[in-house]
Amino acid sequence: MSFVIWLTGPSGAGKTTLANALYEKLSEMGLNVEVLDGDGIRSQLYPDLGFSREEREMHNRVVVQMAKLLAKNGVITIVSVISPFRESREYARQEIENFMEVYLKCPLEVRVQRDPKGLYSKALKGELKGLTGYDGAYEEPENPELVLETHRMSVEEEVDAILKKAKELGFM
Ligand code: GGZ
Repeated sequence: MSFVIWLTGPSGAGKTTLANALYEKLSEMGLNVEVLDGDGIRSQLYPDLGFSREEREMHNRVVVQMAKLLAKNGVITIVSVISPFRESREYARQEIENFMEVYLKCPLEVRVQRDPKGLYSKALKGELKGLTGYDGAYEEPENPELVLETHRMSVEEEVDAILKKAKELGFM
């Protein structure tokens, strides 16, 4: 039995960057690790899926079950999905035995500046509706295992904080 690191936060908060850095670090340590990326799973499994509440909840449930299976089979699983709804994240917590919710918190101004995919620029121009954390809902976690303010920390510091917490929780 391994564990799941569930990275949640709006677009541009730094989930993908942190997931990749964590993957590198854990692989270098000789551990068996995988990343489940929301965008990647969408494009491979259901490229036409939209962003309604129902669609996001269904997609997040799929990710929960994939992560559960991987962790059960000894793989440290890093999940990188916006997962904007508490209900979906609570479902993950109930389903997955060794679960750690990490909230990547970052102010809108910084996310707008980073804008790696130009999504905020489109949303600001009114060309994209329902962007999470802009005009789309993001329900902040109430009791995550960890909150990382990604505009105040380096990626290395974030990785270290997660490993420290995983040790505290007895996962490593
Ligand atoms: C949020 C959107 C949207 C809207 C397209 N809202 O930051 P990204 O670009 O690379 O990752 C996002 C991806 C969907 O991510 P998830 O599967 O993690 O989302 S969820 O858990 O809410 O289902 C983003 C892009 O798609 N994208 N339109 N309206 N993100």
